Amino acid sequence: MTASPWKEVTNLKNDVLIVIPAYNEELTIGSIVLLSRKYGDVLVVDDGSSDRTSEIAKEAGAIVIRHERNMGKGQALRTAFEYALSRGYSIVITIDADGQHNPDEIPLLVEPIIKGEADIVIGSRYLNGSKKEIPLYRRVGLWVLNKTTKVASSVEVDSQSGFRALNKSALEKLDLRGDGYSIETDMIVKASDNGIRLREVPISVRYDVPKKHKKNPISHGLGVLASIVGLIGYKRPLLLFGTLSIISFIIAGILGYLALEPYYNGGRVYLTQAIGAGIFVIIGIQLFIAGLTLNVLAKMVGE
Ligand SMILES: Nc1nc2c(ncn2[C@@H]2O[C@H](COP(=O)(O)OP(=O)(O)O)[C@@H](O)[C@H]2O)c(=O)[nH]1
Ligand SMILES: [Mg+2]
Repeated sequence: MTASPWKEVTNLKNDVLIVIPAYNEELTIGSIVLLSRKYGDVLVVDDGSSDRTSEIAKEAGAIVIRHERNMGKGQALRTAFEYALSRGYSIVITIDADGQHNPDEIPLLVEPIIKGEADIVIGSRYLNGSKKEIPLYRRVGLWVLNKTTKVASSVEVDSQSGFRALNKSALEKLDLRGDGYSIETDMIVKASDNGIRLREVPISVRYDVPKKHKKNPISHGLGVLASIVGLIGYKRPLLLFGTLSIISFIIAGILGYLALEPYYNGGRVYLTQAIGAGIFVIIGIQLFIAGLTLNVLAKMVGE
């Protein structure tokens, strides 16, 4: 087992709820529940699985809440957080059901909360070199998501990690209702908006598990990216629209060059390219104005 302060805090065991969102995880859910029970009560939110996830989780000693149909990981965690608040738990852990995370690292996540140093602790794959285990194409995608999350929240963390610990005050302050595509990112952005203290600790991640990813990486990654860009548009409109506007002007410049270059070489102006350049100039101006306007609105809303 990893070095941990668990001995000092085992009296806290009744106060800790370990939440496992699960969708068709019958191969691994049993062992994750069993290993997690050492550290607190275990709640599995079975999200309309068609396999024996619920049955095995119950046999292994978990509390099981089942959604009759699949509602997504975000909704599953919201259900779990409501449960935790209604039962008065003071610490909630979220951990994946597929075996990629090691429940014996739960104490590492709890430690900064117990010490009063953080309200949310994120298990990071980047702090101890376990990122080398991440396949290259995923690393690229994660890099983009981490950087865009940073623009939206001003904090740079392992933004898509599902292994986290939250204290009661974070649960109460986070308003995750009706939120978008990635609960992982939403949590970070909301935390930075609400003065919730974030901290990262290194964790290990396994890639030799039977079903490590349920979602298509490209469509899921793009979905998360779109929702982060939406957040940036809302929170930092001038940045988003300004960037898009600059891109439009660059395209206009290139088209303008293509239109005029033949003319300077003794030929005629290429009309199609010239019209294209004009259109992109107009788009660029519109985007810039939109950015300025939304920026003022965002400031007014923020005040
Ligand atoms: N409740 C619920 N859990 C889900 C859903 N999709 C994935 N999960 C769980 O969320 C965790 C992470 O999902 P996974 O596909 O492994 O994500 P990845 O490892 O980040 O690619 C696992 O425990 C899954 O069982 C869903 O639609 N509903
Ligand atoms: Mg996984």
